[in-house]
Amino acid sequence: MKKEHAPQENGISRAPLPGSRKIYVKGELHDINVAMREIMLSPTKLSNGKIEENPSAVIYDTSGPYTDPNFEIDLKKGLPRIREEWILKRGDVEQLENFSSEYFSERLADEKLDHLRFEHLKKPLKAKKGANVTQLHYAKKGIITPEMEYIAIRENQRIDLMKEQHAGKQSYLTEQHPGESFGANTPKSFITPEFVRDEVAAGRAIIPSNINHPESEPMIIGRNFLVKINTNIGNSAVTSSIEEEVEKAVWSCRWGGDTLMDLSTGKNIHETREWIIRNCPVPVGTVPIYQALEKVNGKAEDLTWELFRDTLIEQAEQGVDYFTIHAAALLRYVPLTAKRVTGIVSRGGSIMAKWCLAHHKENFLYTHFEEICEIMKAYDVAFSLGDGLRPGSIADANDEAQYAELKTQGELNKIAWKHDVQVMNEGPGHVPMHMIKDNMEKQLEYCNEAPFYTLGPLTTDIAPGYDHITSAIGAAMIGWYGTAMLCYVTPKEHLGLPNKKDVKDGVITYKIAAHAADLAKGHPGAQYRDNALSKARFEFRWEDQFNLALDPDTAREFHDETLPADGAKVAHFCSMCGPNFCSMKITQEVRDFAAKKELSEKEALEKGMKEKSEEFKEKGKQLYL
Ligand code: IRN
Ligand code: FE2
Repeated sequence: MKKEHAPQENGISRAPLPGSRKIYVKGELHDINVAMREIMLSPTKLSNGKIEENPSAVIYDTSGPYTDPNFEIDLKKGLPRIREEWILKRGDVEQLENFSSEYFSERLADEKLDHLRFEHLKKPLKAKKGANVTQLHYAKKGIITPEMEYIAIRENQRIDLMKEQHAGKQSYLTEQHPGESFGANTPKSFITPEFVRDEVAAGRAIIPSNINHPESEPMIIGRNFLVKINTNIGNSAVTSSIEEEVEKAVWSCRWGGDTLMDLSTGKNIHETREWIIRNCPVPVGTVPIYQALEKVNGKAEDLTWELFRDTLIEQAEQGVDYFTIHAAALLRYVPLTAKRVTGIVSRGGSIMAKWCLAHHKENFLYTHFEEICEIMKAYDVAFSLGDGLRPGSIADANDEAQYAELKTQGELNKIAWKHDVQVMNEGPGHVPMHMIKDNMEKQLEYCNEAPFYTLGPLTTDIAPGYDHITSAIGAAMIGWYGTAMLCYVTPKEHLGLPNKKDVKDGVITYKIAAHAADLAKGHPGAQYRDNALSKARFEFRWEDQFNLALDPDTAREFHDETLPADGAKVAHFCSMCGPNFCSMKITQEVRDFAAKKELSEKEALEKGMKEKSEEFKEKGKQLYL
């Protein structure tokens, strides 16, 4: 009786998630349609025989048009360009005659690559001379962009609307725990477009939104918003087809990936990225130094600023929304890693360290930082300042090299802000629990509250094969303390390339960490999904419980393993305690008993439990005979 999960079309996972449908919420300031997911719930049957409706849950949805059956997919056409009109309307961009990169022009002329060519290649947009097209620039000028309103609606998960509709009714939309955020001012009520603008203007949040990636649905990274997760994909060999690459992206968005980094290396890096960007509904990030290294056949010492600059422009014209740039890994910090157990574990960090040592010169990403800013602001590419010297083992956590680099990141933030370029900071790595808080505190101090984006951190080194878990522990903690985005880690970390199952396991694990942090911080839209699921669980609405889950398919599958019959989906017990030992069933009976006998619940509990205990003793005797 296994159900087919995530049906595919042309190799791409589609179909709505179980029990869900795509809805589009209209904006008030702008003509926008904000994609959200509505989970329909069944009614509650009260003990007096009456039926009580349960409002459907409207939740944040990263899956893009793929879960909308009304939308036809055509990978060669790409997704609808929802932001194109907003961008053009601002009147500050122009369409280029051609792509700037010589490298790309050469590839365009290469007939052998024809089968990889994207059909609807559009000429890139660029800011008009002297114009700055970043969301930070608009925010500072007091402009609320459609992107900002989109984000405000999305972040609230429409709890504002639902509360209005269900005012006065007992439902799961009851108040939530206040939460405790560290050094942040998580709004206690709804998120407004003005609040979004203000946070971006202050540099506390970024909206990665390259003008050449209009397919992307606007999202925000900042500690006063929902904690986000990033997923990494990338082919190191050229074994996979383009469909396979796109499917990886679609798959990670389906389960909740908020941004996606394409860390591909190898031959057809440009073409693969084109396909991913055109078909990706979330912001795409890259580490441009990886492609630059390919262009010099893997010889770090042959890298030059000019070659790197051209790679940046090539990727900016394609639509990459944020760049990891290891500009803070300075020459003088490299010796600080000499005595480490695991040295330099960052790929980008080690490439730059090698270049610095080979030439005995300062990191060219640092010395050319202002020029990089000029490029970034012409397309609104955001910085993700790399942590090239992050600790790669528990022994190396919070050492001098790591914090020296973090301080330099803080310096560079200020330069980026001077240019109105959006910036966030990358963080560790491997850090034991008691040393995690210090990372967040130092980042806030050194980096002037720019969003923090960390890789875990892994809280122990002894569990290869389970590093999604060792790192989710650290991620939940640092998310609670104020980290805005968590870079996922899959079970294959340190061991191999993740397959589809690993990607899903990584995403779900990180959704747990991010949501646990949202609850602790008291994000106004966080707790009601927990309340809805708990109510469904308590009322034995099994289907609702599955559908509200982060991973409905696995929840259903586990339940089916022991109770596959359809009848079990309405049964008032599960196989964990069996029909007679279910605490929730007993509590309900106690409530009914109280209602009948007009006793208070507390008295009933005592009385009912006594009766039940006698009953159980009897049953228990039979069981263990
Ligand atoms: C996130 C925080 N610190 C590092 N990351 C991610 O790690 C980064 O965004 C990129 O996706 C990945 C690899 O980076 P390195 O190894 O080149 O630094
Ligand atoms: Fe590691």
